[in-house]
Amino acid sequence: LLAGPEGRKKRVCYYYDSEVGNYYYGQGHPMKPHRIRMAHSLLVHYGLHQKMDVFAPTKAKERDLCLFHADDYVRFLKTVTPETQHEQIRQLKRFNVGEDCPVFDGLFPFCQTYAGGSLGGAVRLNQKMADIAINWAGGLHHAKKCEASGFCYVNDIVLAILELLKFHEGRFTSSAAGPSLLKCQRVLYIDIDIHHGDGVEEAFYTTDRVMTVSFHKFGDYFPGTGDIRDVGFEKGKYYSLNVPLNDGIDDESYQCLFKPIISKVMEVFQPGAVVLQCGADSLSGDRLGCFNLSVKGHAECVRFMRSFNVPLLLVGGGGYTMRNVARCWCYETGVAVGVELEDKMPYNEYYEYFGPDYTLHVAPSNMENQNSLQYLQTIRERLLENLSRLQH
Ligand code: TV1
Ligand code: CA
Ligand code: ZN
Repeated sequence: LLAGPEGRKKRVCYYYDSEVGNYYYGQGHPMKPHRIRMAHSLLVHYGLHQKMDVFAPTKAKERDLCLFHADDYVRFLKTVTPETQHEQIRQLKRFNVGEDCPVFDGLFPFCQTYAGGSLGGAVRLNQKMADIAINWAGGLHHAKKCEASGFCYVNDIVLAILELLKFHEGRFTSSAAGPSLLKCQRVLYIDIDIHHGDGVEEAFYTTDRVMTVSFHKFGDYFPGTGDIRDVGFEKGKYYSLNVPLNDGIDDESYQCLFKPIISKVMEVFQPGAVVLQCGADSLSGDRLGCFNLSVKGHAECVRFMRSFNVPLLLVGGGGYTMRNVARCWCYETGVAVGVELEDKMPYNEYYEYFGPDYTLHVAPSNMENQNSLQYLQTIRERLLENLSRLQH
């Protein structure tokens, strides 16, 4: 089979737990695991499950979670309940569990499930049993070693990257002694959620084995980190990249940063695997977001990463207008398996959510793009300059 611009056919594995949609953060909370079930239903009705290996994730064990998180924090997540939390006010404060990250029924199995999906995907990529692994329930990028943050309790991305680093082999090179396997063991992390990927950046801020790149709204916006001047520290200097953006960014402006920056990253860093966090709160019309991306514009990042033919882990993340999250992750699953889905939606369990148009795609809005051409050019040059310091 000839590889076209879309690359070769890919073996895709997909992790979905039929219970995940039942977890509930509480009344009024914008994070709704139900959107994962909506995305799943939609992609099944498009027939995409027949083009992938579908797995129910194995729940991550307490000791798996402790490969990144502190033992006492994991123990707390495991034991706290909505009924008993009032007896542990000090612990709640200490671990930042409360309003953004409430205690809810099934909190620990929820964490085990979403972390289990990302870990399972990483293992499968390591085993060379898949080219692309998908876990839409994962991508909870704010969780820290000892605390919850921004709707995230355990950091499935950090855990998956640690798993990829355990085995991942880099490129083959030839030497005078003949071909030899160089263990480069580098993982690239890219984050297109509208929020800064602070938990993942922090975990790998001082290493040159993981490069993190986050595109995010910056300026009076959660979590407040992700300044363009934050580039990593010590051995990790220039291995963190931050792309601060303003309201209203559209597909064209986004891609005129994403493509040149990521092309350069791929060239100089040459990762053995890529993890792409596909937070859908960067879509137009998101309840918490303020960008103006279409589903196609968002998915262009997936299409582009797929074209490098490097093992790829796709995870979810934010996304607070449920119907658009389901549209986006369904369409991106189609991109992963290499089929273009028709715009007219098939009937599905959640059909009424997608009215009145019942289409996969939604038009971006007419909001103002507050990222001027001058601004985009300036940050692109600064970021490419930082990357040129990596070349030896
Ligand atoms: C309960 C009920 C919690 C209603 C939280 C929006 C709510 C928010 C709620 C909310 C909300 C945030 C902050 C302020 C920190 C706080 C999954 C002291 C209508 C990856 C996380 C955003 C984004 C956290 C997560 C943010 C992700 N925004 N209603 N909370 N401070 N928290 O600003 O990156 O998408 O909003
Ligand atoms: Ca981001
Ligand atoms: Zn977000």
